[in-house]
Amino acid sequence: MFDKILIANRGEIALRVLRACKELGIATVAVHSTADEDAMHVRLADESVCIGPPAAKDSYLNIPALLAACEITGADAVHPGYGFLSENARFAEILAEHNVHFIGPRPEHIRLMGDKIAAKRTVKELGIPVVPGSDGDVGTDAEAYRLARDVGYPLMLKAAAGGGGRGMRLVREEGELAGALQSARAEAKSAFGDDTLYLEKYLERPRHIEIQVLGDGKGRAIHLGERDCSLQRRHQKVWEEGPSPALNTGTRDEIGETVAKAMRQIQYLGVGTVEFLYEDGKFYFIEMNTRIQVEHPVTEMITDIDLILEQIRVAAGSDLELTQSNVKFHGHAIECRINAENPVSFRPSPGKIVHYHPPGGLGVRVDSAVYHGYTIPPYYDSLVGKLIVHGKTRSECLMRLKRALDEFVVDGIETTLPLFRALARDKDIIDGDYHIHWLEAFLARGGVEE
Ligand code: MV4
Repeated sequence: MFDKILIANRGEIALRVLRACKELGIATVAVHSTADEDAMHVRLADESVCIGPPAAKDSYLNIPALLAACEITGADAVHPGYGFLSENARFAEILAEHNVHFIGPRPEHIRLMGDKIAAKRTVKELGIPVVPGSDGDVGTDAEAYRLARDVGYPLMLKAAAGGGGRGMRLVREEGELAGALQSARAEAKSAFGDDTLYLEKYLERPRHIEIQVLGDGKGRAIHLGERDCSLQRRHQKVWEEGPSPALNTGTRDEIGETVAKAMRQIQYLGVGTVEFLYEDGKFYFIEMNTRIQVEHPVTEMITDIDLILEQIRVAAGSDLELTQSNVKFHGHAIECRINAENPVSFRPSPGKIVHYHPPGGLGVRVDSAVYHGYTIPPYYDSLVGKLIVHGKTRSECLMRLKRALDEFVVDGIETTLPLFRALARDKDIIDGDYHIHWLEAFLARGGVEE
């Protein structure tokens, strides 16, 4: 096992990793920018190192500064959290070159899944259902036209180096293709330095369902069920829950086993998320994330498995001791991302929290790094914290969620709490009847009052 872990992140995830380290008896090193001197992860870590000025590119993304912090403190492993360097294959390689363990997948798997065309080809060969499409780059405009006719309209153009919605174009009919190719290529080139595109049949009203996986890099791998992340705005997830209201046990076991088998075959190491669109009872792979995700607590609450602890154990070379038949699903969990934003316009609202009272009680978990009197800096994402509620059934979970939301006090800044209070009382949400475009329609019809 590792002796000392450097946590290359900030906010609630830095605290989450720190807690797992404490339970494992592993010493912790926090790193922070000059804007985060008063952050909770810095206070709670055994040691801390300032790695640069506020801008992430000069601090949390500054590889030489992170290497120096490892060297100074003698950390033998780095946990990257999510975002920042968590899916940077080169960072994982550089750490290895300096005899520091990266707590995450092997660099080749990070790189493979970062190339969306290669990822799709690989998982398809492994028996995972994918969205019908070009099976490779679209090539020249003439080749793209031929592929588009074969696939059929409407279709979606996507950047091979993209993900998370960037460099994507919906093309409803052939007349729109030339312009879409040009603008998608330009956007991909400037955002990722790579203008390779692929195309897919467009799914009109799917749900976004993702499967959590865990592997030990030696051929043992399991799935930990799914999370339904359909409630999002501009590709920012807002509410995540598990199990998905759209699935039954049979469907879950089948897609879960297909995914777990694929992970065994590639000897996947660490935690990962295999993302699908789900429409008319069918799954379509879109991407795989090779990191721990913001919404991982949903899975922790329904499986009673500490994902960060498992992630650290397998990164240290331990065999996966969990087996698929040991994984039992209990009840229902919902996570709300409480952001420092106006709940209607979503304009960021950093500043000082003058009153903070998180909810508690049975089935209520708050993962947050803020505290009474803390000032949220303007330089990073606007996550104040995550409220995760568990219940034996979805209706018990919703009941507790409403209660917890009413208890939650965050004064001095605007937050998205009013949005969640409205969602928890909406009929479609109560019925579990929603899809990836539902939230934007709800907001457009004035579903939330400030
Ligand atoms: C799609 C799609 C419909 N059809 N692909 C957006 C983010 C990226 N990860 C994939 N995305 C989509 N891909 C096909 N073939 C619709 C979306 C999409 C979406 C997906 C998941 C969650 C929210 C979304 C919001 C808009 C569009």
